[in-house]
Amino acid sequence: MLGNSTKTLGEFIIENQSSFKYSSGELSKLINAIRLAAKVVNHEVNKAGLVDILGSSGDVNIQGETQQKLDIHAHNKFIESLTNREIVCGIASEEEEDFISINSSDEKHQNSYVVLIDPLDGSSNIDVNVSVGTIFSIYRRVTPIGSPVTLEDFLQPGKNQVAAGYVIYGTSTMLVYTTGDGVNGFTLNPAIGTFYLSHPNMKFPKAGNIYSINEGNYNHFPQGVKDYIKYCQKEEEDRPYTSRYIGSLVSDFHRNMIKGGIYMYPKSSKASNGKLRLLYECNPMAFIAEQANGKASNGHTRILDIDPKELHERVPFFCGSVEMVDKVESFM
Ligand code: P6P
Repeated sequence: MLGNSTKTLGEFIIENQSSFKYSSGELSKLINAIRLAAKVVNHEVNKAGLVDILGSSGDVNIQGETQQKLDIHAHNKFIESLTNREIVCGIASEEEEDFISINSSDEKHQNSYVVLIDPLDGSSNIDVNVSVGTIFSIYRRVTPIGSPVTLEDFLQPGKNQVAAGYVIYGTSTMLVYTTGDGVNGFTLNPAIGTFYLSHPNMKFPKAGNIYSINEGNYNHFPQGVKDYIKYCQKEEEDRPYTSRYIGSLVSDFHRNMIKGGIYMYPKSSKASNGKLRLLYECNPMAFIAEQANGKASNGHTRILDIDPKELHERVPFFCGSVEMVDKVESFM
């Protein structure tokens, strides 16, 4: 897929900013902020195992503070990068209970965008050297520019997103994002710190044979989910399904988008709304999925149509190849 692409992310943004329905410069600033933070976090993630194994060999920052927990470190780097661009008026993060209001330097609250982020999803995998990811979701504020950002600006349905994407810190580091005009993947060349367009116009295959779910929770799933799993496992020549579950949403999603498949995190008797967060996990991944001809629902309702009530609310999540999501919904 890498091919001989020489187009950089920067060139791609410039070429495509006219298709961004708001001010072109604003999109560039947003994606450039994400790009910078992704490089910084990538550097830390790649050596995290070393820190964990050797303990005190971790870096200290310029204030002489010891290496922070990687989730918090990633959170801080994305906050810092987004704050410095005079483009974002508020940020919500998995790592913070409340949203963070970003005051423009002139204190006039002129910035138009809010960003919701899971700074390091799947971070428990760091210790076992499994890939992890950052997930981000971007909206225009709905309250008047010039006034302080409010919770209302964050509790928007996913269909209002203007951009969304993820960074996957895997065997290679990739930035995959959409602004509503398709999905494109960029691979980092760490030697020169440049992202190159390696996966243009990414699309979910309509069908696939990979299902991703934590089958350890089987006994706690709704009957429809149990029936779908048995359907996948049934030995019939036209259904050579395989189960692949990394325990890192971004990694399972990314593999399924390339090969065809479905990711499921249902509700269960242990988790009445499932585990994944609507605003900074399910909505951005659902926006990407739909832009890649895939589908995302809570088992009954389109994820992007759900009206959020709380910043950290959880929803059941079924996402991937459209025929596979349709099939599991038929069992529900
Ligand atoms: P479980 C990581 O914590 C995460 O949010 C997703 O990235 C991942 O798919 C899921 O939770 C794993 O959860 O309960 O199967 O370990």
